[in-house]
Amino acid sequence: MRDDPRLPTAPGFWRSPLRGPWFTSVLGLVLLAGLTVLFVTGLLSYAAYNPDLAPVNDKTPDKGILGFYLFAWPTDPHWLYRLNQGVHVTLGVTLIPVLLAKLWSVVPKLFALPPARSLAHALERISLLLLVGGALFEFVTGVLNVQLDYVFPGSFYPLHFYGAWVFFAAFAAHAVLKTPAAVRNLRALRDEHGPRDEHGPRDERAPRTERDPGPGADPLVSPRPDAPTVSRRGALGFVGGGSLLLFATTAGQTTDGPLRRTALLAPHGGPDPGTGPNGFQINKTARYAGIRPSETGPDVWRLVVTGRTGTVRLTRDDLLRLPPHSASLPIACVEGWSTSDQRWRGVRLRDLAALVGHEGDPPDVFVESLQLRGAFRRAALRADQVADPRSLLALYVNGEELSPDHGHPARIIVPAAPGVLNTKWVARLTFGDL
Ligand SMILES: Nc1nc2c(c(=O)[nH]1)N[C@H]1C(S)=C(S)[C@@H](COP(=O)(O)O)O[C@H]1N2
Ligand SMILES: [Mo]
Repeated sequence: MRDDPRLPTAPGFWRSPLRGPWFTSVLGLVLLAGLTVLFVTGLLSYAAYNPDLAPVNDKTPDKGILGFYLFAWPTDPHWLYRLNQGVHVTLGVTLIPVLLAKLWSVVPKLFALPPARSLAHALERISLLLLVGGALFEFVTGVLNVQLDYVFPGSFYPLHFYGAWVFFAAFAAHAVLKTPAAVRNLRALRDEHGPRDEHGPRDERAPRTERDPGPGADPLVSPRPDAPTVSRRGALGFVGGGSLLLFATTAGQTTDGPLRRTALLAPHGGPDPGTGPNGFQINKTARYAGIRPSETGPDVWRLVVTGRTGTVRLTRDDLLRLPPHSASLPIACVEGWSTSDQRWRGVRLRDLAALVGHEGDPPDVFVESLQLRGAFRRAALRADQVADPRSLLALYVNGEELSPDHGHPARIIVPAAPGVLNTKWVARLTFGDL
């Protein structure tokens, strides 16, 4: 049965002449670099959420030692999260064709019999299942989070975070085992083409097309290949073209202005921000967040600030009497989209801390919005974020009052922080004692 070529368990079932160590190795080395960058930027993005600062920021309270690397996310350079998340999401989308091509190139191995020749072989196959399953899981959850209002069962953050660790453990083992062979495969190819250096023109008899060892020499090479319809290089070009197309229709989301309109694949729907000073990307609208105009008018809205010396309640006019400050900062969402720097004006967070007894050395702050439901209605900011002179409770943007959708009457804006920490429709600030 094993050798019945009608069954996928038989090597002869797989007939594409493209499969072989060369094709698999090229794709594997691209993924080795690309997935490593994805893993690192993903972990950094997680750290930027300040998950260890306060329970409200922590979507993965059971992370245990997986949080070993967490650190105080810096406020410089102010575009740090914008860059990190732009790379994470854009690269992730761009690598989709490479991942799919790589899985296609090794699919005969999935069916190979016997399931295990030895304990070591059994362990290798289990690690491959974790690798393939983990990679697909991470790409699917990531794309869903970017494209849709997340439809996956369970919260995105813990799934994507734990999935990343499962995947990366298998990926690291796989890379250690396979990279030497991949490099050897590519070297062998180069040598086969003959030297291209000062030893003169290369041997004209050397084959001009890439070649893999003959049938039987490698389990990926089909023992009875079909006639080729495309060269391996052509196939790689096709994969690369797909990646380029995805890149070109995604990368624009990290800009605003006309380039943003090239981002056909991202960001998801989103309300049209219109034009003018408030005309930049909106995540959740005031209506979606359930913010009623009756709560935000000058006669009703109060900012409640609590700290060492007690609580003060400030009207918008009170805030306008505090020293005004400006900062040019972007909004950068975990979903990968970001704006260019917007000119925010308002009151420094550290000045507000000083009002309630924290002069000079402000502590962490817990921020709550008027919004009653929703995961992002509150967030904690770290002391260094509060202390940064560019961290504002903003009342204006680009010379105009904040629009309802951008957080009127007041929102947080902090340099280098993920969008999720830039709470809109702020109602309460509690300094210290998180
Ligand atoms: N109250 C509240 N603030 C919030 C959110 C929210 O859902 N509720 N979303 C956050 C997220 S995830 C982002 S990316 C930014 C987006 O800000 P913008 O809509 O002004 O661009 O707002 C943040 N502030
Ligand atoms: Mo966001």
